[in-house]
Amino acid sequence: MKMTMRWYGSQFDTVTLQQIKQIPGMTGVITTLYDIPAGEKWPLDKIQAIKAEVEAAGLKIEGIESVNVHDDIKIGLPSRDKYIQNYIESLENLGKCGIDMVCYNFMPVFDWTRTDLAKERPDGSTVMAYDQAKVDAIDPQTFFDTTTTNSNGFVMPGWEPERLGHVKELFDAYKDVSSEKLFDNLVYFLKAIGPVCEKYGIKMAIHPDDPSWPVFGLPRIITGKDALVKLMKAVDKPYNGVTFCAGSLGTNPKNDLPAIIRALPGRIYFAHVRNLHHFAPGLFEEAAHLSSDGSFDLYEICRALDEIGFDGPVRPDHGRMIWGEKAMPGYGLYDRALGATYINGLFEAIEKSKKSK
Ligand code: DNO
Repeated sequence: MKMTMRWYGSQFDTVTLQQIKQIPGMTGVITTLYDIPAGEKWPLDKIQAIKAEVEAAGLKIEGIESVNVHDDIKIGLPSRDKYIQNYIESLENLGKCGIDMVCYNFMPVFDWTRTDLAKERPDGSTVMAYDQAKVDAIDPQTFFDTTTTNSNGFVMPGWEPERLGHVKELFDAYKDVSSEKLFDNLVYFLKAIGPVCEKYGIKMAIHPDDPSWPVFGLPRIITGKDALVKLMKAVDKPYNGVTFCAGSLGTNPKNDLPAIIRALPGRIYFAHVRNLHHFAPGLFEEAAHLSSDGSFDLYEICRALDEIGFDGPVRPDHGRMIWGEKAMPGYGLYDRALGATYINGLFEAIEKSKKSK
């Protein structure tokens, strides 16, 4: 595995490449062109510029998170072909720069969803949290407005004001999109981008839905083992793969995380390794990475990744806000750096215990 950090680019991130480089074991970043709206082409010169910047800092771009998919593709509107063509050209430009892993999601309207962006824990740290009862009591527009107001002045990934300024219109556009239709639209998209992925050896890694159930009545289809296996079979090509995200799949306590990993040998191209603490179904908060701080066994997750021969990028995920840091919720430096160090330790122990057997 390769240890990486998500980095939004020097214009948008509070964390610098130098700080990332100083974290032990860190070899790369997962980045994006954060200011390019979903559906628009990624210009070659911008990709080349960010690549040069990352490499000058002694790091490598191990992948993109995300090249976002335009809603018209998810809805299946006639205009989707134009946006798919743009997507293909973006992949072409990434391929020309030797970037070969792209994380994306297929969640309607909202990306990941949390009801609290800074819930205080007894030790004074803050974490993001989710309470289904709060979602049930609020309308999508108010939800978007509160999320935006509470995000410390940052635009969170998947929460772009230009797009979500039209929440009502977006919801209307999705009104006839059932889970089946959404799945078919995903397959249509994947088949259309197949040739460019194959030409450049690009691995598409779908990010699971977070949380892993319908939110505000919108369908969510990438929710667990069966859904992921079904998608791998629907487009049974190496370019069609998965981002294993412990925190997203783990929102459903019934999802057995190591079993999901073992069901996808050879198809996991990227891993988000983190922890959550469950209080009750639909009620959880994000925890520190350490197994004992949350509900998941991070050792077993890393062991399953090792067992299937996973050799792609791993990144620590949403960190707590600690030591007075002010950053985009989930994406500060300190707790993610602690997470990376801990995950490195787990992998070292797994490696060595295999050798000693
Ligand atoms: C949240 C992230 C997601 C993820 C997208 C992938 O912190 O894990 O926003 O990047 O769903 O497209």
